[in-house]
Amino acid sequence: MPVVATAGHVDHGKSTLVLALTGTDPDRWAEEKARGLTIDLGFAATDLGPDRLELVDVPGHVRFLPNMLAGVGAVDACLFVVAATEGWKPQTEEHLRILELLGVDRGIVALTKVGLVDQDTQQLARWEVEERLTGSPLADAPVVAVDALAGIGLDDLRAALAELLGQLPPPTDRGRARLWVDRSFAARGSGTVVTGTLAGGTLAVGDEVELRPSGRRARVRGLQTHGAARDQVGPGHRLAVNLVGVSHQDVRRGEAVVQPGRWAASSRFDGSLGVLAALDHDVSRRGAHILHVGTAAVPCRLRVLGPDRLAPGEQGLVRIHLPGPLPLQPGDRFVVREHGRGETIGGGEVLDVDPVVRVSRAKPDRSVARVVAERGWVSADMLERLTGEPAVPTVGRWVASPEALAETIALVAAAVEGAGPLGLDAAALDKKQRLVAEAGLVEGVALLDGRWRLADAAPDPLEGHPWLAAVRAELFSPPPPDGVDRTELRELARRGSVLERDGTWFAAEAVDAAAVTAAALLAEHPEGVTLSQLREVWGTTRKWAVPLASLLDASGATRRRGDLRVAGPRLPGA
Ligand SMILES: Nc1nc2c(ncn2[C@@H]2O[C@H](COP(=O)(O)OP(=O)(O)OP(=O)(O)O)[C@@H](O)[C@H]2O)c(=O)[nH]1
Ligand SMILES: [Mg+2]
Repeated sequence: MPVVATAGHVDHGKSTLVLALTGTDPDRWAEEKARGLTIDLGFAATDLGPDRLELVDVPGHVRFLPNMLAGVGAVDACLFVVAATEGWKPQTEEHLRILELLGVDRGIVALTKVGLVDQDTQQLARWEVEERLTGSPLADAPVVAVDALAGIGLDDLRAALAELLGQLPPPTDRGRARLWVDRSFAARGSGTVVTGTLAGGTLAVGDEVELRPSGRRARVRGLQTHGAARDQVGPGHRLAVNLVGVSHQDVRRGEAVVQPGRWAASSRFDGSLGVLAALDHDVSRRGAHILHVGTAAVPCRLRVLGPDRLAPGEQGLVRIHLPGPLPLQPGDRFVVREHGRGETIGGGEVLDVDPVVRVSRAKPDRSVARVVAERGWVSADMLERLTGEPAVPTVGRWVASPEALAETIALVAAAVEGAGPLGLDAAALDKKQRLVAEAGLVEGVALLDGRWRLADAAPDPLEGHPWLAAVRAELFSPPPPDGVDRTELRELARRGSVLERDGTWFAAEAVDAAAVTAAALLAEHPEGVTLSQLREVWGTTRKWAVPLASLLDASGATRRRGDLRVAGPRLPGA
């Protein structure tokens, strides 16, 4: 259901044409009717052949240009109106430039009020319009002569509009809904209702939604298109959304309804900026700039990237700082106006919704690879929020640039190689290093007993370590680890192969065996045994018996009671 906005100078007959086409007077307000002037946006719809045409009627008066901008921020095409009585006027020009900046490049031109002029005047007006449109996106748009009051040309206009609708591409569905609010009001009995054009995804009754930039949450209680209730609505429709959880005063025009967690929450973006050729000054950071995007109009700070200013007619890159996070995506079109002078400066396309590179080095474009390269590593979810495109993770849930991935792989390979024959404790790797290692991306390394080792290294050098063999051979009078490599010793202890007490090292088997003999002795002397009794059954000297008994206490096999040792909770067979 394509949405078409009117455009054109004040009083040129836009609203009258909308009424003639749809039967609905888009001027809703008493003040508008009294002054014969459109102030705010008006909405109307009609069936045209197989399609339904949604019209947004905008004001032509320069004072209400912000409303006009909100009206054309999310439309597929325009109905561009020029009165044959007056011809090309300032807002005819400005509206054309705005449509061009916003990428609205399809439309129909209506030459209105032709009933009020003679044939020659009408022909002159047509020539003027055609000349002015030359080189603009509407250069090839059909020009239809109409008079809404005299009923001239309306069928031709309908036919031209029907053809236009048939040519429009279907709306894109990115699985990520966004609706820029153009109206918000309290409907009797159902609370807050907002209207707007849904783009990029589907909204369904019951959905949790987020409002941007306020961050408020709400739930969709009802959806309506053309006054009919719907359970869910896909992209490309104008709709009314009944929200619970927010007051209508909290949801102004310019707020967007989006799916929570799916949009970047940055308050600055990089974009292209084309400066209007007709501007009589350069564009720099100076000036009170207003950004118009979607239905939003927000004060912004602007920095030109590269040079510090752009001349009229020039195309450049800018970084724009916003007062709050708007849900933007690359490809969104925007217009910049200067508040003080009340003039349109130019506009462009959003290129990077969350720039991370310094102003002096930023080179924004729409490439996803650039977004990844500037970050090195980015989660697939985040990348989707940044680009609006589905992202395929490289490792785990991450997307890595080829450079960042290669660097991480090289770091892991070097660390494992440098770790020596014992390998590298897996816990020494950081999260990303662990991910690439575990994903098998580091060639030639293997995980063994919690350590990364070169896969083609000799078998574990600690198996069959001579000192280990020696302490196992002399369980109760083991030799000290003289000359044993400190790293090897630490690793043997970490694995639990050996235990140390007061500087004396034992094989793990020694403590087990000592506990078994202690258990047998305690079965005969349940009242407790002395250290010398233990020393005797172990067949060793005090030098080893003291630390060994202490290890038994620590293990819970025995417990000290004065000079005696009694059964502990972990005594074998107890
Ligand atoms: N004779 C004749 N009068 C027209 C025609 N279209 C509009 N008018 C008159 O022109 C005046 C302005 O028309 P509107 O439709 O309000 O103009 P507009 O473009 O909507 O004006 P704004 O919304 O304020 O920019 C009204 O008095 C209309 O009756 C037409 O085709 N023929
Ligand atoms: Mg009007």
